Amino acid sequence: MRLSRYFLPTLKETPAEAQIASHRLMLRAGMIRQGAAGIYSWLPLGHRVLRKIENIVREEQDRAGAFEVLMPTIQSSDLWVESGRYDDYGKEMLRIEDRHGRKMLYGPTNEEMITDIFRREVKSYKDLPKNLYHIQWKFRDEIRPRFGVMRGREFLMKDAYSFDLDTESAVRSYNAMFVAYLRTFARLGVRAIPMRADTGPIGGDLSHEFIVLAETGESEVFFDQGFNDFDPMATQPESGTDLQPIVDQWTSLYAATEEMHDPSKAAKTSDRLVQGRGIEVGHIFFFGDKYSKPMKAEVQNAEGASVAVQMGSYGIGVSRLAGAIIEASHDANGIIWPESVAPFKVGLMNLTPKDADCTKACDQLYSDLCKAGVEVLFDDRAVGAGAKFANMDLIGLPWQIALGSRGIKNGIAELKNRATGEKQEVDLATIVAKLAN
Ligand code: 5CA
Repeated sequence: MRLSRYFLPTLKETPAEAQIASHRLMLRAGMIRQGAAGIYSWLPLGHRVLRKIENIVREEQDRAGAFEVLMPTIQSSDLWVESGRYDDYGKEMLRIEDRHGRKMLYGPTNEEMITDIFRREVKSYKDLPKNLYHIQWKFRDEIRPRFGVMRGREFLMKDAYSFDLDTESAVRSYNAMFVAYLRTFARLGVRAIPMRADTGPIGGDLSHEFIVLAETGESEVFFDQGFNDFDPMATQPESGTDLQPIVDQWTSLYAATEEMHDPSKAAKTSDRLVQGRGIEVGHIFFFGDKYSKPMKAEVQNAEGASVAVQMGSYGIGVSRLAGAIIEASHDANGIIWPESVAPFKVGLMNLTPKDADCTKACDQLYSDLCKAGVEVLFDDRAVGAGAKFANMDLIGLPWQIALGSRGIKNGIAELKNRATGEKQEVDLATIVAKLAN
């Protein structure tokens, strides 16, 4: 992409309304713009990041055996009356009336709707287990929307719903999601710690939150230092493997975490205690028949008896993750994208656009990188080198190539790693091969 043609409205000044780094940087890097409180448009750079996050989430859900669907954002209130949650949900639910006076709502979550879909189609235990997920916009009329996309009112969520015949099988489904989450967050370049959690309005008795560590996180957390030694990407079980040992391995540490919520207990184990702040990027629940019972989502078991199915739901804050990743990965100059979610892998800068030779060499390099399948943002604008360097640091692409008149004469470019700041001179003849793969 040529920056001269792109839509990248960056800001030099820090916007007054932004209190935390990710919000500030997302506005400054031209990723998002606010429409109304807690409601954002995603501009091209932000949209690319959002889609990359979404795709990694999707790949790991598919890998775990869940099937993608897409349910609407607007729901009828009827199902919520049936489950008993219509009144309970309170002011966080945006209630709408259509032209016929029917009560509708902008979905804050989809347990009711998926339970309705399931009960109409599935009648036998032979069709279980099933896990259906979608990636869709949700609306919650948060009392205090803040921190940009981190606590929005409209936000993008991945929500999955599992259906099983009995508790034992439901726990297997829960474990499959637990492991999928470890892999997902690792691929996104963040360390997310699973913590035993309250179930809140979703209900149920088994639940974990996944917390990304960041100084600006909304919650204070205490965790076992053992978490720092685990590699979630080592978790690549063959299909059919028993996942319980993997989950146990993590939850044995997590048990210590829960205890440490109580600082007096935490003090006793202080040699293993790490204190931090965190952002909740995922939340998984097992809630049995909380919805299947009132909504009569039943299947016939092997003995021919009708039984309510055992359900779980599994959320990931896809749009929140864009902010959370930045909170966990930035410096004074801007964002530092992990390669897996970077909007472009490489930023190419023409430092001397007035020099025809340099411009020719940059155009050639840009074209070669594109041909090699490298995602590159080419700053071909007629602005000073200083502004280009500052802009590249702000938007945080993993690699920066700077090419100017002096380098051209010697056939070399300067390659900078955004994360380490390390610079090296690279032969123009080998730079494409170095960045492709
Ligand atoms: N139905 C269940 C799981 S499918 C559910 O709704 N869970 S949740 O309420 O915990 O939300 C799932 C995830 O969405 C959270 O972990 C969080 O990452 C994200 N999320 C929740 N509220 C917001 C919000 N106001 N802004 C941005 N992300 C949010």
